Amino acid sequence: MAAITPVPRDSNLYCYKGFCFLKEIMSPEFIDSLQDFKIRDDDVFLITYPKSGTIWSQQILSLICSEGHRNGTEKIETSERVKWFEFRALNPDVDYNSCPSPRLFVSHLSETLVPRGLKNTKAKVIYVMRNPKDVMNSFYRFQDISVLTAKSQDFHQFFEKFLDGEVFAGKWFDHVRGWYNHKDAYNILFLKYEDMIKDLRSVVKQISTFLALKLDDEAMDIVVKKASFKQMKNDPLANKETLPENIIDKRFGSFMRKGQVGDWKNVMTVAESEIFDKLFHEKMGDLSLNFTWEVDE
Ligand code: PPS
Repeated sequence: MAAITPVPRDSNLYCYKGFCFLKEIMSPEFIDSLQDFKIRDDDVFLITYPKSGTIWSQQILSLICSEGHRNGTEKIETSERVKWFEFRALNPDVDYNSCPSPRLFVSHLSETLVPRGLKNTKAKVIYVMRNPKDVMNSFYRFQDISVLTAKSQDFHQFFEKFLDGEVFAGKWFDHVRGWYNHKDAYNILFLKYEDMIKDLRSVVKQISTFLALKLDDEAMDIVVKKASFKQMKNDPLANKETLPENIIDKRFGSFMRKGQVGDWKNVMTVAESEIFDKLFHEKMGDLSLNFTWEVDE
């Protein structure tokens, strides 16, 4: 088994195979066992680094794939429709191997940790990314409600932790790079949070085309409406208000926080932004990946 190392600034986490896991939720043995999970050709995996628009994309995927676009299933948790691949605690009684096809999964796993059988198959992967300054900001604010992770004293401390990968899921750079570098081995669609903000309808269309599911205009209107920030914030299931208190402290906020591009400017100093830009250039400069950092770009 690979080495398990502590995470200096968060004793709730451990590092394993380049990823930081929550001690309370997942063991290294369980993580290793996922590599042999049997993939079917019609599986769909939605994969993100945390705070990149996971729940939003999960909602969209669920809406696109559910007949009637959730009419009649509004009271069913999204996590029952698009199941957390590694957080089995949310679906403890479900045997993922015997779920009917098509199975929809959501995951934060890095490319090295997903089932081996996902490579070179027809199974689909949708990878959603977001500009990392907003990811960092959203992650920092998430500390207010996250019960399972250590709280940083201030943004600067979190900034350093984030760059060092001492947060759940590890380094953003490694996650995005890992998936992007291995894209040719997967049947994968890359999406960006900022494009979803700019033109959600086009992204919904892109996803449905990728899934070979044709939505007529009326269906498209329903999906776009039900995936709007306002609608999701007012829907306790979409806003994950049903998560237990030992995971989320609802007194201090919710998953649907602001939903904007460029909110990092309200917390990051000019000096921090410059340090980040330099690092981003060093680590990602060779990839053809462009992010939108502010709305009026
Ligand atoms: S998690 O904890 O990893 O599952 O978080 P994740 O869902 O990836 O990211 C949470 C951020 O996504 C924003 N969000 C949305 N933005 C726009 N429209 C919609 N419908 C939407 N749903 C979720 C959410 O507000 C978090 O971003 P911030 O910047 O914190 O507001």
